Amino acid sequence: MIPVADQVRMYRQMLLIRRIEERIAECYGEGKIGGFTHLYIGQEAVAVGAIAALNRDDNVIDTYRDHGHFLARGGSSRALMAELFGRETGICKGKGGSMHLADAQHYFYGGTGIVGGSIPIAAGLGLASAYRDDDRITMAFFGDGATNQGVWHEGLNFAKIWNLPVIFVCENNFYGIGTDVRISSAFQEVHKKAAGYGIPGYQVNGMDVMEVRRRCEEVVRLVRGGAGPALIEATCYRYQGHSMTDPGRYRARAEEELWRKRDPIPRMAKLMLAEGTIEEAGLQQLEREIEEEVEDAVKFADESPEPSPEALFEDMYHERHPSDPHA
Ligand SMILES: Cc1ncc(C[n+]2csc(CCOP(=O)(O)OP(=O)(O)O)c2C)c(N)n1
Ligand SMILES: [Mg+2]
Repeated sequence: MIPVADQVRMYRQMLLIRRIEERIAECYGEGKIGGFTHLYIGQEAVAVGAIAALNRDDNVIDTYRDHGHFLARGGSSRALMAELFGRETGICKGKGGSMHLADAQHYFYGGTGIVGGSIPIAAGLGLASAYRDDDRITMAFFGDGATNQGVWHEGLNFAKIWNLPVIFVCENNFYGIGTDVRISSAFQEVHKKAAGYGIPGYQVNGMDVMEVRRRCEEVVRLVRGGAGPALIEATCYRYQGHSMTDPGRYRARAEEELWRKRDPIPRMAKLMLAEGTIEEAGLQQLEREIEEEVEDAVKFADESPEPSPEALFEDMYHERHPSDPHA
């Protein structure tokens, strides 16, 4: 049984992700955000349901489609928006941008632009937990496209060999940029791919936040109990193009409409209304609160300073060379 307060919290998170990304799209259009930006609209139930099953100090690692996971993990709207605006108040001081949100305080090891790049790092985080015996789980999110990358197979194999506490969460939205999964994947049932490494695989409806959470809680219990790695395939759909520059014309209109009918946000609202978890007035109140939060984040980002040129030389691993004029 998922507590009522948690249900409302999950709904709120999904709505916040949706509304903030709608605003991000506008800001992108106004030229306030630059570079690659990938929206998560449509897939909100996956990040929200899965992360809700974790402890506060479990590890999460992600792809470039990372705004939703960052917020679901507890990151702030202000720190997100300022990062996208390239401001020094951003979560990575304005130097990471949309694809590279990282938030050590919330055990969020960040986005990466490399498809499948999070998989070996997730295995490494799992190995660190096993080595330190710290009872942490690592949850790695990735797309269907990543499951055809060499590192994905190496990472799963490694995780199983060492029986690591890693949960691999595939967000199967059936496309990698403009390529239908049926064209790019010899075998499309991602949850069954885990069997090749002796790893249990589960499939969930990624448009249903309650189902995602329930299944993830079950799997988290097993993995934390020492069962070794697991894979969860969440079937879902992104409503926008692959990134801000993609009009997404390669998908059939009927297919898009079908998935829009499965939208996780109205679905959850309907469930909560039917069960008396919340009333219509409560839903409207949440909308208003979120609108305020989003506008506050935009204002904060807009008014924040850009990083100084000197900041280019901060947070780097290298030692400065004596000939460096900034040394
Ligand atoms: C190693 C690597 N190869 C290719 C690319 C180019 N690329 C960026 S996103 C993408 C598609 C990935 O699709 P999927 O894993 O399904 O994630 P989704 O975008 O659907 O969330 C590709 C091929 C890349 N970033 N990294
Ligand atoms: Mg995909």
